[in-house]
Amino acid sequence: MSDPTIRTSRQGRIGHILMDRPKALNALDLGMIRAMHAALDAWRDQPAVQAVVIEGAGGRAFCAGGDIRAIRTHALAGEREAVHDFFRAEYALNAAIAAYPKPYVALIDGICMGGGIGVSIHGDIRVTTEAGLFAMPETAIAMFPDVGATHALPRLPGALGMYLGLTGARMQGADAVHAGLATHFVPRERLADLAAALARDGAAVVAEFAAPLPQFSLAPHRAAIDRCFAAESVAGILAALDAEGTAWAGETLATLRAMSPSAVLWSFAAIKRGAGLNLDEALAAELRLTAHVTAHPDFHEGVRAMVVDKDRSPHWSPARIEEVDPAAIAAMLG
Ligand code: QUE
Repeated sequence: MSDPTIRTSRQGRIGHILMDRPKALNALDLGMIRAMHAALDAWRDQPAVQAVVIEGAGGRAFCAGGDIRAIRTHALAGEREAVHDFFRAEYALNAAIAAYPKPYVALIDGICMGGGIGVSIHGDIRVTTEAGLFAMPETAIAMFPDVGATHALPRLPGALGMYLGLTGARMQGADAVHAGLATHFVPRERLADLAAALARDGAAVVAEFAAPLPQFSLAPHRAAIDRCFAAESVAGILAALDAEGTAWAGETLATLRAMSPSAVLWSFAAIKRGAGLNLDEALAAELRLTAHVTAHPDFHEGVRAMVVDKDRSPHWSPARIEEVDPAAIAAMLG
């Protein structure tokens, strides 16, 4: 394929996609998204391609997200169509992965966040190594957990999805399997052998490479996560965390308080709504929400602070959750 940041190849029984933009931690730009979708379309009707395998280049990341810097530039320039085109293409790819008629295997060895979750979670087989690092960190940039996460998060065990989606908590590989983001735990040292075996034998070999799963490091907090993050409102979550009185609850409260207050509220509402939608409906609702969110000052400020200037000191407006107008959030969700 022509786009140099996506390398597609046929390897034995599989079609192989390599996200190859390592300096940007393989964050997805529009060209990569279109090239990946075109490869899936081409392989769908080729009987010799029995499965698709996707990996990230460079050894540090599977995929760190989307090209949020370009989206901010378009939004600031008033180029609403360009913003819409990006998210429409990304979510169409997410939907195509979910509907793909052949096994789709993600090999995750490093950072898998935001858009990286979107090109893995909708596939049948999500292999992670101990170096896998998973998160939906969008409330930190005043976005919301998108790429179908409003569908996937409410389907994780208990209130884990709301916890992950609002706090942006990071999980290592084994924890991601416990949480349901990944399906198989394979030691990093065996990943190259697995890739070769997939090309030779097809997707069924994955089970032979799975290693025993270490304990869930969140186990000590699972009950508290469910007690607090199953609340029926953000105010209820904050009150429940306050009532816990533990160090973990205090840290979690501080984390939530550092995120865009508006984004915590619209992310809560979007995840709640996603519980009752199928994936295509959830992606359509997410696409509508992106138009509102990318026009909000907090989005520009969040991407500036976390991605562009990297000072990690965003100034949110309004600055506190209690100051956000609930009617404004409800209007955005439409
Ligand atoms: C929160 C986020 C994102 C982020 C940082 C956050 C995000 C995202 C990126 C990102 C990563 C690498 C890149 C790039 C953007 O960073 O969604 O252009 O090269 O895509 O704190 O949600």
